[in-house]
Amino acid sequence: MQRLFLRNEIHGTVHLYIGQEAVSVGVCSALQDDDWVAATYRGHGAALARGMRPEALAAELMGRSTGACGGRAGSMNIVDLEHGLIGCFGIVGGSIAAATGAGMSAAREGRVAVAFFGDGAANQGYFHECLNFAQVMRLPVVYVCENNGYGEFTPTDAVTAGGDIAARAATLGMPAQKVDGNDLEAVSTAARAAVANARAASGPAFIEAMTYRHVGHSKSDPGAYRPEGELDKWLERDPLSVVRARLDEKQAAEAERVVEERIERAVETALAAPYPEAAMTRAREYAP
Ligand SMILES: Cc1ncc(C[n+]2csc(CCOP(=O)(O)OP(=O)(O)O)c2C)c(N)n1
Ligand SMILES: [Mg+2]
Repeated sequence: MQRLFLRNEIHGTVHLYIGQEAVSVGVCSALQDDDWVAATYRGHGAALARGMRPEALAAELMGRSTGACGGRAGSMNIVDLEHGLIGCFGIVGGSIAAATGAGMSAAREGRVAVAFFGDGAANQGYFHECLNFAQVMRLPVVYVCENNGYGEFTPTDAVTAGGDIAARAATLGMPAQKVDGNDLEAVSTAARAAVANARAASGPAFIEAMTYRHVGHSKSDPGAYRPEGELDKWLERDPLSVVRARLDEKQAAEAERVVEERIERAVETALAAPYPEAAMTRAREYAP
């Protein structure tokens, strides 16, 4: 997607998820098909982890009519109800509010709602209001903070009083775990416990996954504000390498081959798909 963006195939902007993959995959592995998920503008990982076809995701990012939302949502606002993705949100903290609302119906239906959001969102009003409400109402919501160390170009520590986001949730009385977000197994173990807690109707749970985005915030941000050596340190703990090291070589090579082919095919199909009918044509149809 980064290469396609640089080739001008993705219009507007794109916020890459490279480096954070283990968080959404680990959490979604603990969910059932009918659970709800709300994610951020960096929600491509969550979409795939929920089971969206790579073709539908690639086409949506490129604004093509075969995309998950007919090419009209683009990368920041993807919705896929068939896979329980109630939305990706461009508003920081929006996913927290949406998942909390979904939690109100989920409670009656035996479902669980999950909110993915960043460390920056933990300083939004939504965060405090929704977590308090969910705990008081005992809603089955799992809050997953993807702490990647930065909100845009600002280090999390510089803007986060107390410095410990999971501790904020613990203060409200919900189970809160801080996990290695680059370790798929650690995330999925934490997620299973959190989801089980929520599904048993005993209320919300919180996970703070410590991770890192390998590239800049969005578009062409080269991440020049990061201290020297920081990226290298995190690259050594790339979530894909951590998983790969636990597989045997044959298994790993086969998995890589399958994934690469699948992505290649998805991109080719998306590039061949038409753009949606122009918005203006549509507007004229409805004009009196
Ligand atoms: C309510 C709101 N305020 C500000 C912005 C501008 N903005 C977009 S992304 C971002 C940083 C959010 O950082 P974080 O929550 O840590 O998520 P990350 O991008 O690191 O995944 C900001 C401030 C916005 N989109 N919405
Ligand atoms: Mg962040």
